[in-house]
Amino acid sequence: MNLLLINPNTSEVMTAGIAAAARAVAFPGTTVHATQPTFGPRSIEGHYDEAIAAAGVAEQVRLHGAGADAVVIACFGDPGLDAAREATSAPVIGIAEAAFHAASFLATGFSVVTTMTRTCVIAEHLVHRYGFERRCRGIHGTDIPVLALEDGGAGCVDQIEAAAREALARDRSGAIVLGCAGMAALCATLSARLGVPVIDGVAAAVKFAEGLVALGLRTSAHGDYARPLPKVYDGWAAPLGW
Ligand code: 2AL
Repeated sequence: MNLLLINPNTSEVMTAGIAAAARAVAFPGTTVHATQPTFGPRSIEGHYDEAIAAAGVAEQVRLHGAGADAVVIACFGDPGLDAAREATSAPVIGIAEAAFHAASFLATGFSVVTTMTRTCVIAEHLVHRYGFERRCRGIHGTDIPVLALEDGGAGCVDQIEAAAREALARDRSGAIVLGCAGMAALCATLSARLGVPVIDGVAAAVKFAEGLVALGLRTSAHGDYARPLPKVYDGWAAPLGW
């Protein structure tokens, strides 16, 4: 199957890291096409970044979605997720959404350890939107900038481990969700150090995508995920109109 893996920020270095994490867990028959928007923020660390990045995700789905059997949106805010589901009938999975589901299979409660504290509210909104209020026991910022994880984040692993240990104790959680796609390469190390399930949303999303494709399931076009209505888009967004 062809998997379109969209890094919603414009860091090509981070796209390569995310692609490596995806390929490490993908079945041999899965081809991962990793991409990032042609415009937008280099890292996504707030609402404004996310608004622009969502348009970038829409751009990439318009450009590359046709040949994809599934799409993964690899930023923990899941920017543009609903828009992407309108734009293609292939299953589209956000990494936050995938990680919350995976964690809930493994523990009664989980904690999220993320990057900048200001992004915690974005994760909190997603917890509510996806209905995981009864499973997510805490969301913890480390104030690690996303681009400090661009190279895989080995220099940040101790700080993330410390935050995760505190979260497990304070929240009475059984699992840790990594709150940034840039943390993917640290997942195995953190799992070994912490001794609890540590979920990287990139890997979880790839496996859920493969599962849905194997089941022959596609996004519903009935109701609000129907194709966008045809209309003129003005200005720089003109090519994105339906
Ligand atoms: C992210 C992420 O996964 N990629 C990015 O640029 N920002 N989210 C986050 N909470 O740091």
